[in-house]
Amino acid sequence: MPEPTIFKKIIDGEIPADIVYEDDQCLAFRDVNPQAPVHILVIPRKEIASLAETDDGDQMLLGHMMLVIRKLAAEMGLTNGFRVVANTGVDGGQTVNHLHFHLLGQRNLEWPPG
Ligand code: IU
Repeated sequence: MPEPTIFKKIIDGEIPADIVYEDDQCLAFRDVNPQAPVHILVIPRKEIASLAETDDGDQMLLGHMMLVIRKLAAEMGLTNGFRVVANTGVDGGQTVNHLHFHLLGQRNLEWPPG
């Protein structure tokens, strides 16, 4: 069995996280190394390594997570805009191999990213 990712340990309650939302499909918690005043990670409870590892059966889950992100952005007062990022694979800069969406906001984010 591969070593569980840090996010799996958060899902299982084995390590603490600053959880801001959870339901039967996903949870959201504050990033420990925030890159913006609001920096939240939204992750599925289902173990999926990355966006590249999703399949057509994950359509409802992915849509659900996008709607959770929209609600969190509203709750966090990100009325001026926000960014959603899914770093994927080596070239995408992914460091934790459990699918996650970054929700970033409350500052003017530049483009392109590094
Ligand atoms: P990435 O897209 O895989 O690079 O993002 C992983 C994120 O997980 C990154 O922003 C880390 O700061 C964050 N993180 C965390 O919030 N808590 C942890 O225990 C670990 C990483 I390890």
